[in-house]
Amino acid sequence: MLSVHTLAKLIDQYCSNSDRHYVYGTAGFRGPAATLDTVLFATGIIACLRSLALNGDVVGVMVTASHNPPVDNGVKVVEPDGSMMPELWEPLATQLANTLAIKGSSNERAQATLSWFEKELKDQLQSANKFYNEGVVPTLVVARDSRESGPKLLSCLVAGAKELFHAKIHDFGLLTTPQLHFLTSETAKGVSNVTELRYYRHFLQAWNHVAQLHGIGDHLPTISSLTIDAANGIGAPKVQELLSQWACRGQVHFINNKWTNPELLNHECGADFVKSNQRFPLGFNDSKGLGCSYDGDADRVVFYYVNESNKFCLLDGDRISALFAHFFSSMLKQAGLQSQLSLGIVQTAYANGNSTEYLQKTLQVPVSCVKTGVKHLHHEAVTKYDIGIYFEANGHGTIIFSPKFYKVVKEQERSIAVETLEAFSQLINQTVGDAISDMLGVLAALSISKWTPQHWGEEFTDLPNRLAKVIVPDRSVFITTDQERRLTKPEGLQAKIDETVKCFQKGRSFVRASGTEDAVRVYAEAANVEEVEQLTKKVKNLVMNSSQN
Ligand code: 16G
Ligand code: ZN
Repeated sequence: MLSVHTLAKLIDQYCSNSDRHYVYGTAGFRGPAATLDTVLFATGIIACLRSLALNGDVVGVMVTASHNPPVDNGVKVVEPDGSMMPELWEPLATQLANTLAIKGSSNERAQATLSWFEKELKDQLQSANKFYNEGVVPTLVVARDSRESGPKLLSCLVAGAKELFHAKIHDFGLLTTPQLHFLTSETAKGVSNVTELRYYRHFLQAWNHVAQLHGIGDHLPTISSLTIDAANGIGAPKVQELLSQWACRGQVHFINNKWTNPELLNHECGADFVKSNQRFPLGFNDSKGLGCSYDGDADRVVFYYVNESNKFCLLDGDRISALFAHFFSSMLKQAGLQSQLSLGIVQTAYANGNSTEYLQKTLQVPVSCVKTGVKHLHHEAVTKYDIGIYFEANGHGTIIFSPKFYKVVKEQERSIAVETLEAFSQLINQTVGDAISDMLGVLAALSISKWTPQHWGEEFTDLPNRLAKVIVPDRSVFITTDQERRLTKPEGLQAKIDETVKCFQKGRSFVRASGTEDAVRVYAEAANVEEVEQLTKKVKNLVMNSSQN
């Protein structure tokens, strides 16, 4: 299938980065853009093999580094249904990138790559060969965010996919990550000539349906204005495009929408900045309305407002879950479907303890806890509930509706509640968390529930919490269990953390190795700010000491 000569020629041309180590992690490959051309070339091959293994079905590729600084970039692969590439394929992507990147001449690198193919990729290769012989070629849809390095990196990916596999490639140009997920799944459903317009039409139609059911005209009833901070990223032109047709556009104000200045991307703005620093993004000055911040590729969103004491109040992923949980329990009750359709929330260990208590005790909704990373939350929501609401505290999340949900709802007599459930399942981008669609979902739920931002923020009070980072010589020695809530290694460390936590009122703390940075994360919460500071400090010290032993 592949000749050493052709591969060596392509390596010469497109794989200048070698002698490095790459890992396809929770969010794909990510790193300084200048080190990624080999990785992009490798990802093109993996995406083609994945497509061939799926009988030539369409596979998506998104070039983005989300909330990372402008000098970084990254890439991830998306399944035909819009979900993430299966975990089983991640080590293959890692191995291929590292094999292409060995130190040596392009000929040696090509030889090593072909030997690796023979050894590791027998099954995939067989399917590739079979399909080759039957004339089936891979199909890819690709897009990138607004980073300067995007076009060059994408060209490395496209070159490999075209020259080695004759892949059919639809390049959507600039998109948000969730747009790419959505359009991949639409293409895979067999819709012909999928364009970006399909995305806007779909979500506007869904909004219009909800709005008509509840008499929401050109003014959102419970908020005076909405400020959207798009992190100076690709979400800016996309949300502007969508909202240009939106009835309530008169209430919207955009900040940090200079996406054509790539050096401003995520700079003192965006969801990650707001959540990590617990403060407003640059340029926010709406003390009466609701603010919302996307991240650089618009797959994450958090909200905030200023309370009566002039204080910044964050409405993060936990709050979004709480709002949707409240909204859907109420709709299911109104529709008389609460015993037929299961509703559940999926969180990670980072969810604030009081949010979990609110969901379980006040709303009486079941809560699952899973490992960090969208794919884990997504999987739990898909497999466990008919309406599975999942959000990480950092604002990544969506709602998944099961096939049973659609069947049951369809069989019901028409009522406002039944139709609202149906319309909401269209308003939410179920392929992946989507800042734009989640935002519309939140605005609809607030409007229908008649909740102001204050009301939303006062449903429960967060326990004071801290997220800290410890740099250790080797983070791989930190092994967790129980959905990352407890350590099994280093030996003895968890017992010490337990002892420490006991001394603090409402104390909770856990330690896990980051999947995206060379560091260990320490999370702590406790009844008050002083205690949380002390607890964090103590656990950080325990982690540092364990690394010195
Ligand atoms: C990635 C994950 C995000 C998670 C974060 C944790 C996806 C698309 N993104 O950005 O969900 O919260 O990693 O980072 O899965 P950490 O492992 O460094 O704490
Ligand atoms: Zn993102």
